[in-house]
Amino acid sequence: MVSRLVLVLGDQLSPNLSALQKAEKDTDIIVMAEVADEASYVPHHPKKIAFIFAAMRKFADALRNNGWQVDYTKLDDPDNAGSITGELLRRAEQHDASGVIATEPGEWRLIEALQEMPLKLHMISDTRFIASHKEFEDWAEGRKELRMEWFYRDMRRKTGLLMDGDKPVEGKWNFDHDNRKPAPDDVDFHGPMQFTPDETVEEVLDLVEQRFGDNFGTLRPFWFATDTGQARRQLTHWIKHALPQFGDFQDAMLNDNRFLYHSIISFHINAGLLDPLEVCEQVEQAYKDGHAPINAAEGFIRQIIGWREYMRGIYFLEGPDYTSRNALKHSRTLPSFFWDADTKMNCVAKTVAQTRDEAYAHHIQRLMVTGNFALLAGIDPHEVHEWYLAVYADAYEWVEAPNVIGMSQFADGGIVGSKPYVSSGAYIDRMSDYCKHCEYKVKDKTGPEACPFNLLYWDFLIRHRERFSNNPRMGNMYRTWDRMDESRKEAVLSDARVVLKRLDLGESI
Ligand code: FAD
Ligand code: DLZ
Ligand code: SF4
Repeated sequence: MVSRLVLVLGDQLSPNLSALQKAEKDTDIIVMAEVADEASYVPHHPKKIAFIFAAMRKFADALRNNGWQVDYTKLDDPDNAGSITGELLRRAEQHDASGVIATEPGEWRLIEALQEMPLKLHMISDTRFIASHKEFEDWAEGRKELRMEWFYRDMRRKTGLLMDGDKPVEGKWNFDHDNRKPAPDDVDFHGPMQFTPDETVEEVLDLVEQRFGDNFGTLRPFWFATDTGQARRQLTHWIKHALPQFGDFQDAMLNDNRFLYHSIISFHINAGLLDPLEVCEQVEQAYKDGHAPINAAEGFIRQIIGWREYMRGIYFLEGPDYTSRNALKHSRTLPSFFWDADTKMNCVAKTVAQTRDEAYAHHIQRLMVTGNFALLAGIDPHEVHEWYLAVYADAYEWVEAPNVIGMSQFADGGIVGSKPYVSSGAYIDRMSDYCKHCEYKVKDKTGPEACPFNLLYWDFLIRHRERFSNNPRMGNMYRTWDRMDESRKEAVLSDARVVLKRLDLGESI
């Protein structure tokens, strides 16, 4: 019988992948490939590349043990064609294959490349998500505003998670109000479970060091879970020791604690090692057992069946041009301290240094520190997007772009967010202890020691007054500005211009 090729990409490492379900073990051949094109379309963090390659190699072994024929190409294989489509063409010729079965990739770039390939292609939906493209399109159809909260409620109804018949448990859909406690003095969770690299991981680390050692990011120590068994252990450990506090401190940040009560499982879910629904069911069970309070369980489940699904829906609804949107016409170059952490702004320096070391920062660091700064300073959103896509181990365009272009940079003009996520230093001071360790003074509104967030916040609002002053959620901000006396306003804007000028000159601030 003629063989077909079955493509399994580096973020499709799930035994229940739709392409595998369509394939025949006896005749079809699985193709997996570490390729230069995927490893370098942005300068990925070395930990991200190592994680993906190690997880791919282990997944290929597991498939083989399960009776599949897997043609696996390592990055340093002399015959490596360098791209996914090149590898498929090479394997198709080798096996005289009749065509390719593929689960839809998570980036338009790769979807289009597969469609242009001169091979018969059967591309099927990625069923590892709760909502299909059609369900999201139907939900979005005819709505003036695509607010996550309404979509999330449908996902609760669909999955039955935290539901009591057709009502939410404990009478409320959303407990976000209880999830904004400032940082605690002590965190009694010691971070995610760490795994000593085995032989497969060590071999990958050597390869990545040699080929991508100059990329931004520290490769070693490397302790990520790289297979489903390890990822599940890490999840169970987190549910036991951190989930109960997750809700309370979801938005908090600490100078000397990189993980707080976060789960650090996004890269495992996104690569396919953990199933999102199973993760949520485990968390729901912890709530039912009385181990975790509702604000923790609901807060966590909302992130996955709400935000994560919603972001994917937006990416595919909006189409391939989404990443080039620039509604606010921002054009400043990304400052070099995004790469070397060389800035006096302690919150930014700490977030960038942590990103360099861990390929991880938690949500509020991404949104309210680096994202907030880039938006206030008017950085070109495409550059911001490429930075986020490169530096985080969980970054694939379908989830990264709506978070960055949409939620963080308002470059989509308000599809994801009804108002831009901007704040002065006061928010960072309230939610963290960064300001205590900073050379700038968060209480100073003007002058050489004034926190740059304070200055740029007003400059941003005034620059975009025409667009935002009628936004009902921003009226207060403009009223505060209008009440300030003229000399104060002038001082703020002139100090802000000095900061922006220094950025334009390539100086660190
Ligand atoms: P936790 O805080 O423990 O949350 C649990 C899970 O909820 C996460 O693992 C993740 O799967 C999901 N989740 C939470 N928030 C979101 C969200 N906004 N969108 C999608 N899923 C969410 N997440 C990515 O997976 N990839 C990205 O490239 C990415 N880029 C981001 C860029 C910006 C500017 C912002 C503001 C957020 C971004 N996020 C991204 C969302 C979020 O920051 C990460 O999912 C989260 O920090 C991962 O850490 P965790 O596993 O410890 O999450
Ligand atoms: C991110 C990534 C990297 C770094 N390398 C590979 C690779 O060598 N082979 C592969 O199949 N996938 C890789 N990936 C993941 C793909 O980039 C991802 O499948 C697409 O971006 C679609 O989400
Ligand atoms: Fe960041 Fe400003 Fe606080 Fe310094 S003072 S840590 S720059 S918010």
